Amino acid sequence: ASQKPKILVTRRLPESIESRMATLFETDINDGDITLTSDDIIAGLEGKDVLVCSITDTIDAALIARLPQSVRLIAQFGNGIDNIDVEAAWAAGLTVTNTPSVLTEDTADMAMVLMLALPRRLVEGTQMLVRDGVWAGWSPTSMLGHRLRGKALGIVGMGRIGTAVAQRAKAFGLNIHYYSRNRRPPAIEDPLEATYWHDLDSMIAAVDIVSLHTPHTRETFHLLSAKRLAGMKPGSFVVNVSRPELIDETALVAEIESGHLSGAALDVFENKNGINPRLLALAEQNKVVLTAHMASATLEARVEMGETVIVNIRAFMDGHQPPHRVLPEGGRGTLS
Ligand code: 8YV
Repeated sequence: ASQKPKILVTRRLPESIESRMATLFETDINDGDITLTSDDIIAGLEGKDVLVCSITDTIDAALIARLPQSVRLIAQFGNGIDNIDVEAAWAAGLTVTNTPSVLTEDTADMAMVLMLALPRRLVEGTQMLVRDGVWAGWSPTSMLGHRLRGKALGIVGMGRIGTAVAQRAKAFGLNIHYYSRNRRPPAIEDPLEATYWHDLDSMIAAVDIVSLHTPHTRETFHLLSAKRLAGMKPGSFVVNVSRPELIDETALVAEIESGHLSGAALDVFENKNGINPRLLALAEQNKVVLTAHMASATLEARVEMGETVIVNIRAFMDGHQPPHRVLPEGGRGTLS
């Protein structure tokens, strides 16, 4: 019998990763481009050691309770792990790992793309040329946007990604403000000339752009609540490359419709029953820019995420502590 670890992979991964997995492990990959049901996952895991899953798989307490005894490791292909009930996994004696760091820079790049897209009218400019065909040519007053330089950016969650965004934004001439559970050391703060706020409400009222870089946890659900959105500076806007649950989306839509906020640039939005038509209408009016959960979607990041999954599995199966173990909520920073 083979000594290779037996793994179930719930989604297709880049080819180079799939073939490496096939040589290292006894690999079973869901080759349909659809999410497996809980029953499919349970059935597919019979006799397996490892579940390799992604954000689209709901690994809740009910599923964890039904996992075959052989399964010991849940290896998430992704940084965020809000699709996994980590506490239930731990209680069941399972180890959970993720793939941080390798997607930090690409995600931060996308935050900058989105931050620039609204004030510099990126989507509108493209549409005018290729869709509407109505460009009358250059004029001194055509397509005027607003400069980003000199504006105040408020970063919520100054972890790896938040810090990478701050570094880029600093180079664009933005003034950096941040709210985080822990103040960052001078080695990080000083080069950014960053202002730390102990109080999120006060920061939100003071900045021109709010960008979210915190995981989705019980503590951060609707962090941008209706009250906080109402407390934002008039004319300011929101950038979100994190998770939709961080924002009360209905309230966000209402604040943009009323003209209090100038807009939002969102890589993530509520999508369980389709995208909110009011959000789409605002996108038609160029007050909202939407991208399709692609902030970390570079081939390079996906390959490195796959390599990180492999490293985690091999360490775990060799009896070592995997390098990217995820602790239950109580044991890890949620707004670091
Ligand atoms: C992916 C992400 O799109 O890692 C995350 O938290 O949101 C993205 O990298 C997705 O999670 C892949 O599973």
